[in-house]
Parts: sequence; C-alpha cells; structure tokens
Amino acid sequence: MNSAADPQLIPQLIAQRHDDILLVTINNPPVNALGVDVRRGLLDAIDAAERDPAVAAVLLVGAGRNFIGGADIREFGLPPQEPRLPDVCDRIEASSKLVVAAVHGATLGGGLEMALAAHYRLALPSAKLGLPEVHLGLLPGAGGTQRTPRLIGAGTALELMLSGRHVDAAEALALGLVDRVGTGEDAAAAGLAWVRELLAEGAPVRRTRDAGALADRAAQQGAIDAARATTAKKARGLFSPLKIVDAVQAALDLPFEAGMVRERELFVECLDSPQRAGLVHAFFAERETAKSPETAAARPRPIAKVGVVGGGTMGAGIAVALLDAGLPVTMIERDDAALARGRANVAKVYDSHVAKGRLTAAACEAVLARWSGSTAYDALADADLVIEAVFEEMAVKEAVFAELDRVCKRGAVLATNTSYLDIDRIAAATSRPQDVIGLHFFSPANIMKLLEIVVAAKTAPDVVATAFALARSLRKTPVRAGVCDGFIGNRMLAVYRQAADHVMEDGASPQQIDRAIRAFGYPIGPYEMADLAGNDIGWATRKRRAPTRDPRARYVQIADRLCERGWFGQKTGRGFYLYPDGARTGTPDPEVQAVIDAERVRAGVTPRSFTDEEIVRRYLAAMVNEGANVVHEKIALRPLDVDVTLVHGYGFPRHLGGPMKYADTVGLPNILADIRAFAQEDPLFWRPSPLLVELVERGHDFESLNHPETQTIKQPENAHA
Ligand code: T1G
Ligand code: NAD
Repeated sequence: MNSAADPQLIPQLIAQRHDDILLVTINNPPVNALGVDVRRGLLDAIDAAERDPAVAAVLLVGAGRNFIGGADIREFGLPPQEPRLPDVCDRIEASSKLVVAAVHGATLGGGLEMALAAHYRLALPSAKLGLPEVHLGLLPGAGGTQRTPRLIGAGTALELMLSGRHVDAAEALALGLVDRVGTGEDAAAAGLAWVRELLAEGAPVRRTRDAGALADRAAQQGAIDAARATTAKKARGLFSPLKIVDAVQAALDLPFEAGMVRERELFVECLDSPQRAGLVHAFFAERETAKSPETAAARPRPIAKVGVVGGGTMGAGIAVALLDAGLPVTMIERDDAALARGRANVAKVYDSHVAKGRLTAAACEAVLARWSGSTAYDALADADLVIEAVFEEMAVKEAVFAELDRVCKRGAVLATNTSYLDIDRIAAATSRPQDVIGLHFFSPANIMKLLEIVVAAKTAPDVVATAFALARSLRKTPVRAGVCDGFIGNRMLAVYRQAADHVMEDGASPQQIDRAIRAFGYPIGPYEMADLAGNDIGWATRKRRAPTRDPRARYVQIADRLCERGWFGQKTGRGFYLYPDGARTGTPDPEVQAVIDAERVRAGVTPRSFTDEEIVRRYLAAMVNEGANVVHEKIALRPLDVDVTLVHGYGFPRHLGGPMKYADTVGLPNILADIRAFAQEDPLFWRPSPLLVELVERGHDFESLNHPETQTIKQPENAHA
C-alpha cells in the first residue's frame, strides 16, 4: 500500500492512516455486503498493515447506516470466488497488529463474524448484531459457529443462531459479544479514540478462537443437547437448524481448525439445499414487491390523519395497525352500539399487551387517546386517508363511498378493504375514482404482514405511491395487484381449494387432505384453515358467484351442506371438524363424513383412494396454474409477486420460496404434464394457463419473468368481464 495520501484501495473500501492506526472503511452500499471485491480489499488492507511498521493497529468500520449486512447474498448459488469469507476472517484474527471493529447499524451474519474475528469490538447505540443465516436456510459459515460459542457459550450462541434475532448494543455487551458500548453515531471517531486507549494500555492481540466459554464441557454439552431436542421438535422440516447444532457440537468436540473444516462441510450442505434457494428467493422477492412502477414515478401524498369505516374484525385490526404506527385514527360505525364494539375490539388488543407486560398502562392510555370514534361521517372531513372495512356487499360499499365522496377533503385517499369486490365499480360511486384504491389487509390485520395494494383502472400513480409508503410505515409486505374477482391471493385460493374439494368428493377425507398439505410444509391444511377463518365467508362468495358460475363447471357442494347446518367452523364449535368446549384443534366428525358420503351419492361419484403425494400434486398444480393466469392477465406484475402473496398471506412454506418458485424447482414441464393428465377427467377445470404452455414451449421458467425489464403496468380494461 502506498502512503497515507493514497487512501482508496478499491471503490468499496477506503483505507486511511490516522497516525499509527489504519482506518479501514467498508463502503459498499446499500448494506456494505461482503462481496468478493470487499473481501479482497480487506485482505490487502490487513497485509498492508502487517507490512507497514508505522501501523500499530487496524480499525474496521462501515460507511453509511450499517457496519456490514453480511455476506453478499446475491453471490449464493454462483461459483465461489476467492478469497472466501472464512479465510478473510482467519487472516484478520491472525494479524499481529491489533484489529478492532467499531460497529453500528446492521452487524449481521458475515458482518458479525468479521467483528468476532477482530481482537476487540465496540458497539454504538444503533448497532443491531445477529447471525440470521438460518432465515436464508444457511448457517454462519465464516467461523461464526466456532468463534461465537467459544466467546459466549454454546447455549447462548445457539439461541442467537437458531432464532436469527438481532440484539442491541446493550444486550451484546451483556452477552459478551462486544467489549464496550460507545456513544454517538460516528463509528470512526469513537473507534479511533478507543484504539488509542487500547494501544496506550498495551492491550494484547486477543484471538477469539482462544476464548474459554466452552471450558465446562458437561454444561456446554447439556446446552447443546437441549437445543438439539428443541430444534428437532420445532424445525418442522427445515434443513439448516440442526446443521447449526451439529456445527456447534463440532466447536465443543474439535480443535478450532478442525471445527472450521466441519463448519464448511455443513455450510456447503445448506448452500446446496433447495431450501436455501427458496429462502433467498423469498428474501429478495419481498423487497422487490415493495417497488411498484408507481413508487418510482410518483411522490406519495402526506398521511397524518386516518379514518377507518367499520369497527368489526378487520376495521378494528386495521385501526390497531395504524395506531401501532403512531397515527391518529377516527373510526366510523353505523350506530353507538357498533362503535362501542369497535372501540372494545381495539382496546382488547392493547389490554392484552398490558396484561402480558409488553405495554405499560400509561402507554396503553396514550395509544388509545389517538383513537376517536363517531357515527357521523363528517368526522372524516380532514382525514388524509380513509380505509373502508364494512360488510362485503356492493350496495353497502357503494353507499359508503358516495358518503366519503361527500365529506372527505379533496386529495384524500379513499381505500377499500374488500376481499373480492370490483374496485372499479366502488370507485365509480364517487366523483374522484383517481383517489380510490384497494388496501386488502389479512386477518388479523395488525399481525399479518401481507397487504395487497389493488390498483383500479383510474387510480392515480401518486395514490399508489401513497399506499406503498403507508405499507412501509405499517411494516407490511406490500404486493401490487390488479382488479379481478379476489385479486391475487383469494382468486388463487378459490381455485386450489376447488382442487381439494374435487379430491374430497372423489374419495379422500378432509383429514387426509389436511395431513398431506401439512406434510408438504403448510402450518395447517385447507379445511383446518377454512374452519379457522369461518366457512361462512367462502359460502357468501360462492353464493355471490352462483349467478355467473359456468353451468358446465364441476361444483362440489359439501361445504354448502355444512354451512346450511350452521357448521361454520371454530366460531360455531364445528365445521369440517368438531371443536368441543372451544377447542382450537379439531377432531374428525363422523357426521361430516356422512355428509360427504351422501354428496358422493348425489353427485354420482364412486370414491377411490388417493396417495398423499397425488393430493399435493393436484393442489399445487391448480395453484401454480392459476398463478400463471394471474401473471398472464397482469393482475400480478411478476411470478415473484404471486410467491410473496402466498407466502405472507396464505401460509405457503417460505422455505420453498412460493408456488411459482416451487414450480421452477419441480420443472414447469412436469407441472404442465400433471395438468394435462388431470384434464383427462375434467378438461374445463384443468385448462392449462397459456403462460405456462408458452414458457414450457420456450424452455423458460417463471424466474425468467421476475426481472424488471419485463414489467408493463397497463392491465386489460374491467378484468371482471
Ligand atoms: N447481500 C446482498 N444484498 C443485501 C444484503 C446482503 N447480505 N442485505 C440487504 N441487501 C440488499 C437488499 O436486497 C436491498 O436491495 C437493500 O440491500 C436494502 O435492504 C458467511 C452466509 C441489513 C437489516 O441475512 O436483514 O452472512 O432492494 O431493504 O430494511 O455466515 O437488509 O434495494 O435492491 O432490507 O434497511 C446474513 C440480510 C447474510 C441480513 C437492512 N445477513 N439483510 O434492512 O434494507 S448470509 C443477513 C437484512 C451470511 C455468512 C453468511 C436487511 C438489513 P434493494 P433492505 P433495511
Ligand atoms: P365484520 O362484519 O366483522 O365488520 C363489518 C363492520 O362494518 C360491522 O361492525 C358493521 O357495523 C360495520 N358497518 C356496516 N355498514 C356500515 C356503514 N354503512 N357505515 C359504517 N360501518 C358499517 O366484517 P369484517 O370481517 O371486518 O369484514 C369487513 C371487510 O373486510 C369486508 O369487505 C371483508 O370482505 C373484508 N375482509 C375480511 C377479512 C376477514 O378475514 N374477515 C379479511 C380481509 C378482508
């Protein structure tokens, strides 16, 4: 390295001398990921410091808001490039000159591993430290599974690696992950001051590999065994968690170098697992859906005051989500009794937080003070945004929007939380359709991450941008959707649920279908889900669709028979299952089986047996096929929008990436072959999506459509036709 006058090693890494300290700044926006160039630059910097007698110590810091967000996730799955991160960390640790890391903001994965390889660590108040690799189907593969247990003990290290949670500076100090918590946000200044102190005290080079937290072997083994037992129960088919436990076991059993070799073996197993591909896809996909064409083109309108019309299940949940984001909320209900219920639904959430010690009574009072209610719509005159969540009936919604059109100020955004209805028609009930948009929350609205932002034909771009900005402030995962019956998620749900109903009428029991879908990776099966959400919602939709249903289409009436008996699910104590005494887990109901048997006779069906594998193939084929239709009709911009919707709103296993990613993994020709085989029985239901046929003919997959340049935003007029 040349003199102090030549600070720049490479664009992403700046090395400057401050007297006898070499300040190395990682500058690789947006999160200083440890891509190959940064790794090379770091090696060069340490080598240069070693060679330069004038350098007594090296200080590592990150430019911008973060220290290091981890290894560069975009490199996973690509051919590995030297130097590998574990080698860079080993080089840092082996330095004869003091190496100190001063961390702020995100200090995650490979970023924390690098700090652990340094000889001393300082954290600033903004620091968020963690080893979240498990969320990507991986394990800390740059020495994290070997150094962390030696520094803080096997149990604590495993808890951090298996949860993937971030700890703040104070907790990091308490755990022993860092040596000191600094002040302010200037990592370089705070770091330089501390390094001078360390040099003045003659602080020795201290290698984390020599730390002794694993000394009490019996206790450490106990902690590992306990973690293995819990993980075996909780992993639910996830691949990397038990590999993490194996790696920490190696830290206890093996010398450091041998442990590093074992870590690498386990890391590569995780890297090669399809789950890594699914989880990395989900990571990037949920960041892509937050960028709609409109967010690039238009500025959001300011939102300071929000109105919510309807205080039922959704209205109350939406109000809580808004209050949690610090916004004042005005709730409108039909009458005082309904308004009181609405307030009680909101207060209930915060009261339970207080009861669980998550919120003080004073803080609860402060939040509820931002709630106001009225039965007069005029109370919404100065709202910047109004979200409607009244009954799912077109006439009721049109009346509400006409009223909002009368009372709301110009420029207010008028949103509907409808699950299925035609938002172009709702917008037409106002004189300002350009200000109308769909904000489709999922129940419970204050918990579920997904927010379908439904863009109607006349919705203005800045209204769309406003919706995406709102999603960010509510910490929701937004997906842009076009107008059709059920938008992206509910439209697909209706189709793959039909596929399950066909299998049930043809011979499988609801229990078998649920078991097969759970084994595939879902938290619960379709009939357990129906009983949880309430079978009456689907019934109302089927009744609404009856007049336009194709008379040639197969229509399974089993669910209708149950609803006619009032068996709506958990809320009525029985549905597809029995829920005695308010039980949350259902037990098989022989009377439901009797209804199914009677329906088979009525429909002239001779039942047959199904393998679980065939049930899953039919369920997924229907899901993927309709997903392709949704992309083909530009209701969803790209296949990844479908993936994010199903993962965040419909329980699709995240480690499979979503149905479209899963289809790419299975191979689109195989999915199409299944659909064509099933079409032998029912060509009307199993019509292959034109997009699926086209991609197979071209030898392409859904991933090929996930890149921005393929986007167009114009959608066909009135997709309801
Ligand atoms: N690699 C590549 N790109 C990344 C990245 C990473 N590690 N982290 C974020 N990005 C991109 C992201 O796609 C987005 O891009 C932009 O940065 C801003 O991200 C060997 C194996 C750091 C807390 O798991 O949790 O180290 O959309 O929108 O809300 O052991 O990003 O703008 O084009 O999320 O401020 C371990 C992952 C890696 C952390 C910042 N590290 N990142 O949150 O911004 S594996 C992680 C995050 C590893 C080693 C192993 C968050 C963040 P774009 P953002 P944010
Ligand atoms: P709900 O029956 O629990 O609540 C509806 C509320 O709207 C009632 O409190 C009612 O008093 C009030 N209301 C009716 N007409 C009104 C009017 N003219 N002015 C003011 N208030 C009025 O229904 P919900 O489950 O909360 O559903 C509300 C909307 O959200 C529906 O469009 C539904 O499709 C949609 N949605 C529901 C769910 C769900 O899981 N429940 C999920 C997503 C979207």
